[in-house]
Amino acid sequence: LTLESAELRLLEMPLKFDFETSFGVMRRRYVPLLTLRSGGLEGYAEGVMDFLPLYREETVAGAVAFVEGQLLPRLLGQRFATPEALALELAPYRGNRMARAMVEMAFWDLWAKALRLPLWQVLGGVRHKVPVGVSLGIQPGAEQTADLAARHAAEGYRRIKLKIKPGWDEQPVAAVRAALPDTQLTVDANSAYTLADASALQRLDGYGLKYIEQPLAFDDLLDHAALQKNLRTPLCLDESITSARDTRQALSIGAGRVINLKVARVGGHLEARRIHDLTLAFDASLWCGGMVETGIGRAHNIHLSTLENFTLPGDTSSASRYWERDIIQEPLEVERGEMPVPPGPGIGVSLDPQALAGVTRWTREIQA
Ligand code: OSB
Ligand code: MG
Repeated sequence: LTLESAELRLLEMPLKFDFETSFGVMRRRYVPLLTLRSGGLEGYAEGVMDFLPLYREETVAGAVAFVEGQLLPRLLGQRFATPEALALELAPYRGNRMARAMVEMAFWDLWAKALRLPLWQVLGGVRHKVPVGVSLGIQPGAEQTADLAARHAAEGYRRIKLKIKPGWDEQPVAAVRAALPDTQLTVDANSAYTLADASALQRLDGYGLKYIEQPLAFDDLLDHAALQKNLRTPLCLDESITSARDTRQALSIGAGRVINLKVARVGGHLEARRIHDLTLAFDASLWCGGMVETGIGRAHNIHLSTLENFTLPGDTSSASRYWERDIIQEPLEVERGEMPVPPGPGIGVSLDPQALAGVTRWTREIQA
């Protein structure tokens, strides 16, 4: 199909509650939303980079400049038969995977719609519901954490993940474990620890955690491998995984035994599928992460989660958790701990023009 035109919007989406992690407090998301058009069809994807480079290096400003100033002018007017053909055009650029993923993922949506197939079938998925867990931000106290965890477990979430940081780790874990002895429980440090803090992480070994997510630096594999040797609990890598090569090297050296795969962090669905296949080859566990996406990004994540090895619950919690009003028309709500995959062609969700109007800061049309 020929890429005819594009629309780039910047959304400002206020969260229903402050979401605190080891790297800061999120109160709103600034979301670059891309529409690609071809033959009367539209494909959608969003950028998951933060406004500031606090999670990884990419920023909203950098992504908008790169996508609007370079990628779209170069790609519009060209004909691409497959996502692989488009990927060749994106391959020369270094890094900037979240920005590249915007274009790649919007193309997959468009392509699946042109094939009149749901994205999950085009990707090769094997289920039409995916298991879901929930990520809970840092709370003011251990008791609040345990209450919040218990409420979400009662809603059906199949795994509770607690954000932790140095000085706030064993306390919330102990409180939640006491309240929920049998629930699948994990923690996510978002790179806040160093090897010098190994003893604090070793203290978590007694709580039956399914894994400890990204304790060490965002760009590190070697220290994670050293830490894993001294921990019983499996390590899970999030920030450190940007490509299939990272994944191969991480699993080869034992930097972790679990992968949190975020399709938009690794450059799109093609690279995500390669990573999925590597986890099968290495017999590693896999789950689908989240970046507090709108329904557009969430729908992409849900379709990807239908691939065979996504057996652990993912961070694809209900849209109504974060948003008073999402920007899509279809509900994305968890039922008994599972998210139904939106049926219909492509990602299976459509924009709600009224909701969109309320959160759009600017809109730019880009022509071939
Ligand atoms: O580390 O997994 C993370 C949200 C924003 C940035 C980083 C992370 C998160 C989450 C996922 O924990 C939350 C979600 O999308 O529901
Ligand atoms: Mg994480």
